[in-house]
Amino acid sequence: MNGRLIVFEGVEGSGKTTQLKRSYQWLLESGWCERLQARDVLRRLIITREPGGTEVGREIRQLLLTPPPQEPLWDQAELLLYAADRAQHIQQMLKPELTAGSLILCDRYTDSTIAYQGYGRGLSLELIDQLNQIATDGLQSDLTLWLDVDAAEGLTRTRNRGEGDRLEKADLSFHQRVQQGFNALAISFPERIIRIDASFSEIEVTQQIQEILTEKLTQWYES
Ligand code: T5A
Repeated sequence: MNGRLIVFEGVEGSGKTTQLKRSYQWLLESGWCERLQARDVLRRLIITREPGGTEVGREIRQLLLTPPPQEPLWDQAELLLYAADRAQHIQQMLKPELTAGSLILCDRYTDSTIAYQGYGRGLSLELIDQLNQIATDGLQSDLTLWLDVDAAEGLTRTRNRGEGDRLEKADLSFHQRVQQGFNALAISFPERIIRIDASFSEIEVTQQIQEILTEKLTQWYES
C-alpha cells in the first residue's frame, strides 16, 4: 500500500483549517474511505498540521506562536524551529503512516516555509530549500491545495476572531509578500499545487475542493 499526502496552504484566514476539517468529514461521510478500506488500498484517514503535529511539535508550536515576551524570536531561529518541527513530524508520523498506506490531510507544509520565511522574512530561498530537503528527507506532497485569498481579506477574517498570534500581528506588507510567495510557488509547481479561489463562501470553496479530491482519488486509487 502507498499512502498519499494532501496539504492545505494559504495566508492567514484563507480558510485552510475550516476546509481541511470539511474535507475530512466529507471523505468519511461520502463513503470514500469505507470503499477504499474495503478494497484494502487505504489504511486510515488522518489529519495533522505544521507546526504541532507531534508531542515535540506542540512544544515547538508554543515557542513559535507565543514566545516569551521579553526577547524577540530571531528570523534564523524561527526558520530552524519550523524545520525542527517538520523533521520530527516526518519521522514520527508522516513517513510511518504513508508507508502503512494512510491518506493524510496536513494543514501547512514546506511551501509555508518558502512563503513565510523566504518571501515574508526575506531569508535565502536556496537555504530554505536545503533545510526543507533535510527536514522532509525528500518527501513531497502528492497534492497541495492553495487557498488563494487576498491577504488583507484573510487578516480581516482572523482579526474578527479576536487577538491574533505573533505572525497574525505582523503588518499587511509581510502578509502580502507571503501571498506573492504562494503565487510564485503555484506557477513553478503546477503539477503539484492547485489554486482554489478562497474568496467565495465556505460552502462554495468546499465544492471546488470536493471536485478536485474526487478527481485525484479516482486517479490514484481507481484507474
Ligand atoms: N508558519 C507555518 C510559518 O511561518 N512557516 C512554516 O513553515 C509553517 C508550517 C501557523 C503559523 O505558522 C506560520 C504560518 C502561521 O502564521 P496557525 O495557527 O496554524 O499558525 O495559523 P494559520 O495556519 O494561519 O491558521 P488560521 O486559523 O489563522 O487560518 P486558516 O486556517 O487559513 O483559516 P480558518 O479556517 O481558521 O478560518 C479563519 C476564519 O475565517 C473564517 C472562519 O470561520 C474563521 O473565523 N472563514 C471564512 N470566512 C469567510 N469566507 C470563507 N470562505 C471563510 N473560510 C473561513
